[in-house]
Amino acid sequence: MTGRVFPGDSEEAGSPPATLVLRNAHLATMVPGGDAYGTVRDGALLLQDGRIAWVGPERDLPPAEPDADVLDLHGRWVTPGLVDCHTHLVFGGDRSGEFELRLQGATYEEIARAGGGILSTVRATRAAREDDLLASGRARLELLARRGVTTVEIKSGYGLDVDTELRMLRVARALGGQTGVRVQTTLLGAHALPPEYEGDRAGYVRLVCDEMIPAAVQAGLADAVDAFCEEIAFTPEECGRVFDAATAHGLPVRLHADQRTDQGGAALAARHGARSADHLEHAGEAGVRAMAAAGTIAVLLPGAAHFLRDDTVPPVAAFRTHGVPLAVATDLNPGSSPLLDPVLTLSLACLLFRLTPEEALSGMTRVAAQALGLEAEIGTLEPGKLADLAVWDVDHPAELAYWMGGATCAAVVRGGGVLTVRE
Ligand code: DI6
Ligand code: FE
Repeated sequence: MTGRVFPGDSEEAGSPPATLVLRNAHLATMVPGGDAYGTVRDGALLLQDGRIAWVGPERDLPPAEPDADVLDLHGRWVTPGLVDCHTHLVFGGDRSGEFELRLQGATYEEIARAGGGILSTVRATRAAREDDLLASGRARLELLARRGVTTVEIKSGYGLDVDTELRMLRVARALGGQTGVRVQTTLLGAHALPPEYEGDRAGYVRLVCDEMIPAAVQAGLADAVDAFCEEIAFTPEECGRVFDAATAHGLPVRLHADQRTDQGGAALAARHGARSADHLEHAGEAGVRAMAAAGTIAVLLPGAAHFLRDDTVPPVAAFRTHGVPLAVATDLNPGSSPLLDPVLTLSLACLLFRLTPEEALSGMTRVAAQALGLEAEIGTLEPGKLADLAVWDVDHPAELAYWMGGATCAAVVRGGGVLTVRE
């Protein structure tokens, strides 16, 4: 690459230039209405003060100020920065031992019922120092960032007491400051029943509603609230109570819905006006219709289906028929989706769930931004949006999903600053 380049890949590497021109590029703007990718061939972008000021064919590029930085992308493709809208990337320990047990035939549910599963990560997370959670979370987030992710959602849910849940959310927020990746936090207190509440489910749900949610709101640590609606987790009725408390505090809600069994989770999420219902392998037609009517987005998580060796496919055709927008995310977590590669995730979304490469990419850009309520700021290459973008060494954007985790990210731009560039 030629032109001025900002060395290194940390936030300290250089403050973003006031004006940056990216030229000699093809753009997958992901703006709907044009062709599948919102393509602009032989395009250019003008970035000003951290936002996109102009996008279009290079021949129409308005003259920039003489001191503007210019980056020649040599015909590479530019997409919006990837948005990983569903992760659990802050946690202690790992679950490789359970992976081995499952390969010998134990099921995810058997391990959970025997006190392993989520609860084993809860023990490791409660025992971890805040600094250690920060260091391990940072290592994982940097892997995502190098692969084009500029915004990530991070859930709590491995603390299951007020202090540890808040610690997880604090770590998630701090990771944003340390890495420069935009972080949205989600309180997932209703992830599993902690051992100290065994036999008192109602008591734990009260703790989530009456103490955890208010404490997270008070500390400004939660952007949304999530719950796990499943036989091995919480009933629709219990999740409904958590949602009512979240809504009363003005927080948007999302749901882990119908992942392993049909619990009516999709319809429950829709009834509560959830931003998204996530997983949905076992969702039925009625749930899909309810989501369409409520404007609830479907977040598909092929890494979890793959890692749990579940070949049940979410009702993708019905989502398309009823116009439910499809987002795609890693679900990065230690138990069901230790998936550290957003680009491989695009591939899995196509191969396992039969999305088109364009649906997979819009699912990790435009639609993912919608699932986070950030569609006015990120998710497409349009004037006015934040200058978050990724530059790829490919000849066509379908290659992002085609190479199984192999498409190379040549540069990431966040808020107008170029963070990683290869020559
Ligand atoms: N569904 C998932 O796939 C993750 N959480 C959830 O509710 C798994 C969490 C884990 O197994 O640690
Ligand atoms: Fe999840």
